[in-house]
Amino acid sequence: MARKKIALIGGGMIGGTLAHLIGVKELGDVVLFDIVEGMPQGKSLDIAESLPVEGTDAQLKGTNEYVDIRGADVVIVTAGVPRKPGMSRDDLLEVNLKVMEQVGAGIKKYAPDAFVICITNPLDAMVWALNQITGLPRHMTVGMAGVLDSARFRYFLAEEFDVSVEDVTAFVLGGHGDTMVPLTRYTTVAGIPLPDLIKMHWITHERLGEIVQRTRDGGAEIVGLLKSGSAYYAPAASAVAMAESYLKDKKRVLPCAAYLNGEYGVKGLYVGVPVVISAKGVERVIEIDLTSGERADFMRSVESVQGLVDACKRIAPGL
Ligand code: TXD
Repeated sequence: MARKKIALIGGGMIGGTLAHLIGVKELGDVVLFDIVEGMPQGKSLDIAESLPVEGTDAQLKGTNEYVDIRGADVVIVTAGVPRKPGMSRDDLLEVNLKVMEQVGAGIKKYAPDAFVICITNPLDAMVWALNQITGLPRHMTVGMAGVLDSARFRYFLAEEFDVSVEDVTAFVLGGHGDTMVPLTRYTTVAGIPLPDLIKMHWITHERLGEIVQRTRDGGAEIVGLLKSGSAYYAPAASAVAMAESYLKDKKRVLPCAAYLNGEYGVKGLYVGVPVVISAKGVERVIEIDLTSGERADFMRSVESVQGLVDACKRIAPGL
């Protein structure tokens, strides 16, 4: 069986990290696309030269031509501009929407059968716009945000409890970042839900609230530290987990920005919900019962996504 082909649209900080992770994990051959001449070619060659040391086999090709993504099994989109300190993700909407129009045309023409993972911010709007532009099946386009937000939440909790990150599971819903809705009752240490851990005096409500807020602000915290650019190692690792579940038909249950067609009372938007990712793409959306408070938080998140999508429609009426 031929090796899988993974096209990375955007060869910047996340794109380059994606290419490296895919090569080291031997997930498939990589085509790294960017509009900057030479940069994707240089990064691809450098990573290829690292693989004899790693002992893994993957072909890597850097390119500035969309034709080279032809027939890709997976396309991961990071093309666009990242935040600078003081900017919100929403400030990127207009400039990155124009980028999605170009990227979507390239995917539609050369990789219409691919599983498309969008990373570009503001994520919940860009994944919607990208799917509108490509016209690909909605279950074959998904946004990466929840895996990153839950990884941040899991890391902070593992540090707090001094336990392995392996045994902390987190459950997050809703939009990326500020409007993220963490479900603490489904967040556990080895299956022990957080409410029980509070009763066991592992953590107080107040401290948990601080950790939830730090998770919501996770992106801004790193932007503030880096001064130029935003997080890229954890976002890349998160997208690779989603791609791997598709490529290996792992049926992982992951929080992703998925198209809702009535689930959770939402229709026509991409929102962060738990889904099963298999070789069929988003095989199914998992719909849980929400408490009234959780539903209120979730609907606030949906409203902010709707606002971003409305802004996209005002900028590009054809969407
Ligand atoms: O969880 C999440 N979804 C977020 C997403 C986590 C972190 C970062 N998030 C967003 O990903 C971030 O706000 C940006 O919108 C994207 C990419 O972040 P990255 O840090 O990789 O940005 P870079 O290093 O600037 O890389 C972007 C590349 C850069 O090399 C540009 O030359 C290229 O995109 N670019 C384009 N490629 C193709 N086509 C066009 N038009 C284009 N414009 C820029």
